[in-house]
Amino acid sequence: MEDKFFWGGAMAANQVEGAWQSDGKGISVADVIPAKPQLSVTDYKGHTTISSDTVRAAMTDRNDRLYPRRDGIDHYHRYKEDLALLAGMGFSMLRVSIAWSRMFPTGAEREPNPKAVAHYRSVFMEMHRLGMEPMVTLSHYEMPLALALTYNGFANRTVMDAFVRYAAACFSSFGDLVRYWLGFNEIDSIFRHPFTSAGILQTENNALYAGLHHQLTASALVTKILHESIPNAKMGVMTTILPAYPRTPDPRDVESALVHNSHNLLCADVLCRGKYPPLWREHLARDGITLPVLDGDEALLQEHTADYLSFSYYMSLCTAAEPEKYASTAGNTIFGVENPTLPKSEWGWQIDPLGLKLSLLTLYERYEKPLYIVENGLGAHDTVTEDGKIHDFYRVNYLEAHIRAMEEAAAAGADIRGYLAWAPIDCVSAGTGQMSKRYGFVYVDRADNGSGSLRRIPKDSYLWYRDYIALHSVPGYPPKS
Ligand code: BGP
Repeated sequence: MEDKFFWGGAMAANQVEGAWQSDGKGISVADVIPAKPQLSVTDYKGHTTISSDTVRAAMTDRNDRLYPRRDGIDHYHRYKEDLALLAGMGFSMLRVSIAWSRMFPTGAEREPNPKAVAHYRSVFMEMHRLGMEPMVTLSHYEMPLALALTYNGFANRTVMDAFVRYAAACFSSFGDLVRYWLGFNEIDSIFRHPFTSAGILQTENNALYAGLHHQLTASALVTKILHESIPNAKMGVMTTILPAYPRTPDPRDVESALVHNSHNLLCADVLCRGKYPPLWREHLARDGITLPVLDGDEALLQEHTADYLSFSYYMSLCTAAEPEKYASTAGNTIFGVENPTLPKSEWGWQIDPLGLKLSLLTLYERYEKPLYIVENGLGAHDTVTEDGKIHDFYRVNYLEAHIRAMEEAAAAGADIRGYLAWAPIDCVSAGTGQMSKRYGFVYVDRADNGSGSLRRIPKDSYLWYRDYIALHSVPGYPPKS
């Protein structure tokens, strides 16, 4: 793997493409998630579960404005304009996802949809033409709905087989254009939002544990297939880094943070070290949970670990033995005890650049694998001024502080290979379905109610990031101590 540092951004098909039923695409789990703009930022309980009734009602509901991912920002049709805008900042890498239900509308097909193959080949060729290396996520919360409804998603090993068939089709269709691959976006998120993450609606009978085992095993299997089919291609793991600090020095609070952080790194442990960690096996045994491990699964995990570790980082939180004693705050599809020493975003996410440095050092020390930050950004309300400007200095401040933290971690010895901001262009929020929770360097004229021209407007942060990349795309960046 080259030691070049990549600058760029990250986005996901289900949050930008729209065209939810175009060119043979099947309905995905993302297409039936209603927007939740009324969601309280301090309580995500109502956020991460969805009932079968809600899903079935959505399947026949033609009020597409309730389901903002169906139209997204129409990137499916406007991708050439959007890619040119992103390349205008000097991106050397762009992380995108392939919509699984475009390639395999129900997940059961034996061959991919040729229109989907043609579309994504065109996208990846355009990225190369513009000097951007693709990093491709195979599953970013957009699996075919039919697999969820028929099998309860990854709880059933049949869906693991369908995923492996889909991944192999992607490698053969795009292997000449894509070298950097990721299996599952935030593979740990099955415990936070099982339906979007793994297509699981019925969570009884340890379905989440079975689903995770199938996703982890599938990750190792597609790593094996990738290495056998595309020389020098790389498969990374992508996990959510959600670090917790103890709310007080009370050893019981310290223990709660240790348990949280150990759980947060479970998937990285399995896919970077090749086996379930001992504390997790103890937890399963104590709770009488038996994983559906088949002969060969553990050998797959052991022999086909990830080539690199990538992760999303937005915020940190606190934990306590008695959380009810303290104010709670929101986070990325999680809520925790508020940290009184840190500021918050408008959505309650606690802003902690030093937490990113600490996480990078922890991850490098633990795994000694190349690290990529593949999501970091600030969701905020943006205002377009009379003269059509967006003065998002608050976003520049957030990003600059986190890039500085990354540079400090690199100077301390962490092997960091890329920084991809989420999201380079405004898109539909994964957690709430809002357009008003904006992350982009490029503003998109679309409101939460679906109104707007879809016009793209570079923000002040576009110019800042373009200049920062130009100044820091030099050999030897980021500097070691
Ligand atoms: C991560 C997802 C991204 C993105 C990000 C921001 O968990 O991987 O898809 O959505 O969260 O979250 P939100 O869009 O809810 O602000």
